[in-house]
Amino acid sequence: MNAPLKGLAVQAPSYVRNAKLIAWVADMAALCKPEAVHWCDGSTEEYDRLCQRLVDAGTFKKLDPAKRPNSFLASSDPSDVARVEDRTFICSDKKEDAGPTNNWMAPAEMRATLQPLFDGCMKGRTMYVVPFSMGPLGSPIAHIGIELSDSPYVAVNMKIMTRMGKPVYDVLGADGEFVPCVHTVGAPLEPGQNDVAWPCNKTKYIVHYPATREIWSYGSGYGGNALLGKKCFALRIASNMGRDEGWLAEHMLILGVTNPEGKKYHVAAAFPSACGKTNFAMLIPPAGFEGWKVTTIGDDIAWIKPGADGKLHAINPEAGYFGVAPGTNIQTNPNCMASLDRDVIFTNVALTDDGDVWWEGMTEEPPAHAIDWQGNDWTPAIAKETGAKAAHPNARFTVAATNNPALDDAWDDPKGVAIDAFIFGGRRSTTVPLVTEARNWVEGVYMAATMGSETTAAAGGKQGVVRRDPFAMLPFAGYNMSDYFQHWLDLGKKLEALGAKLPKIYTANWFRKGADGKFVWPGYGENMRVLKWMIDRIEHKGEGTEHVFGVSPRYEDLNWTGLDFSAEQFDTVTHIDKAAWQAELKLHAELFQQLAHHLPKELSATKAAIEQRLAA
Ligand code: SAT
Ligand code: MN
Repeated sequence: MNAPLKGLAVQAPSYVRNAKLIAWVADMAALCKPEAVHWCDGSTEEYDRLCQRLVDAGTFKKLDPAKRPNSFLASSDPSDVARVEDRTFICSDKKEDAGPTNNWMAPAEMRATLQPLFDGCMKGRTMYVVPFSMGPLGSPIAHIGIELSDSPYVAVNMKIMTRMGKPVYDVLGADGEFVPCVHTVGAPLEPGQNDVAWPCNKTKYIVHYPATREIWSYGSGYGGNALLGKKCFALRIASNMGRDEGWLAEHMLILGVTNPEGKKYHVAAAFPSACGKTNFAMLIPPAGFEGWKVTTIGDDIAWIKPGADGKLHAINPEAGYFGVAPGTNIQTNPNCMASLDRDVIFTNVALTDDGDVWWEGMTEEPPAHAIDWQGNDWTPAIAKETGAKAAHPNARFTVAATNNPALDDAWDDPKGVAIDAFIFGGRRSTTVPLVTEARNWVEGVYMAATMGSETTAAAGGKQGVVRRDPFAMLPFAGYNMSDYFQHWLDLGKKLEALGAKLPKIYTANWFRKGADGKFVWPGYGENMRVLKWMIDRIEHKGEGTEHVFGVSPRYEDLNWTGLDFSAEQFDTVTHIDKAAWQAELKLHAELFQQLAHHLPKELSATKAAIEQRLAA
């Protein structure tokens, strides 16, 4: 429904009964001055209409319906291709509450900065009112948000990524709570001015006000900068809600593992970017694991609340996957490739001459010719000569979870699934063993707090430098990181006091290298062997060997059926090098120095205990 604005109050559809929402939309329309307001109902007809509008505007290209039914390709402005961490702000009242890992500005100062930017920012555009539920509609673990955006690209992506549309208003009711999210590409149109295919602004602000649970995003149309349900709400704002209300908002995939006897386990796993998170969430058990099944509940974010049974219940707040395309192929992730057969929005991949898409790593044989993500001719010869990529390295697909052939039956269960284990994975070529079990909750929190990844040259950094990424939450914790550690410790203590059996905590590292500089562990589906050991441990059946910082399997503790992997190779990926660990602990000390304000004493004590064991 389009309601033309004549400086009058915004007409809401009759099914919208929330007075606070209606008043807020009117206020925001008065500020942003759009040409029209469109209240999204989330219907398929609306989705189709908006996609057509994006095709007409040149933002979308429709792919060949025979090859990729109901799918589109968007190419962004070359300056707007990823989240902008240096433009992301946590505006808590006090700077120390944002902590040393976040950008901070005082709320009043930020509001004064944003006011003139948002004034008239939607001129000549339509403001879409996008109602969405993060999590199954009406779930006690779910929460509602309303995003106002002048980007139809955002509206259609939100339809895939969240439970978006009219039923959200039934849950919201007349006086329900919602997180207000305001988004603009920051490109108002003067009368008669032609639009561009990907409007955006050089100036960008991704702003969170934790106290009032607000999100304001200016200047970008891409991914997590613009789809505000994802990192902004589901992690930065929700981590604040979780701290205040006693639950967890985590950068974790959730998977189900069913053994041949039909017993099912649930695992939540945090990995920094470029560690194969989507592959792990869609893992296919290898030879030797007949009868085992791995199913996906979520691929990126988990909301986890303690239930009346003392267990931690997790939902995937999202309804779709916004995944990295490059590197994805039929060998490494067949479930993901099958998910992409139809109904996909691709962003910044290449267009083939037959109206399909391609990206680096999709097929061994590249196409003879394609149009690259910036609209230029691309051939393997051009790539060889200039290094030009067909797809941007951060090119993405947006696809509904229901497209995933490995989707878990309980993925939409409002109760969530009870978590049996947490996995924290880093990317380390040395030092950190394939897998280690924490002996208790505090030790597990320590592992998660100190996890790290070696920077790759591709990320623009120096090769081999370890970047600490506590809980894989470095860019996503919406408050002081040390307070966040404390929240994890407090929650564990609280559940233990209730007599609950806490999930086990593991740290994993698939990326140890041999003397030849090559990865030793085969990874992908073979990670099932490690997963099975974890489940054995949960069942008190698995053996292991205790070392300075936890328990790891011995060679004979893993099932090797179907894989040729020698005891020597296993030693390369598991052995503990004392000198390397002494150096590692120095790096932990540096991290703790940086996070000294409110750093939990338990973590310093755990570090001291590891140091003592190393010295012994
Ligand atoms: O762009 S998103 O924030 O959605 C994905 C990512 O960068 O991790
Ligand atoms: Mn992520």
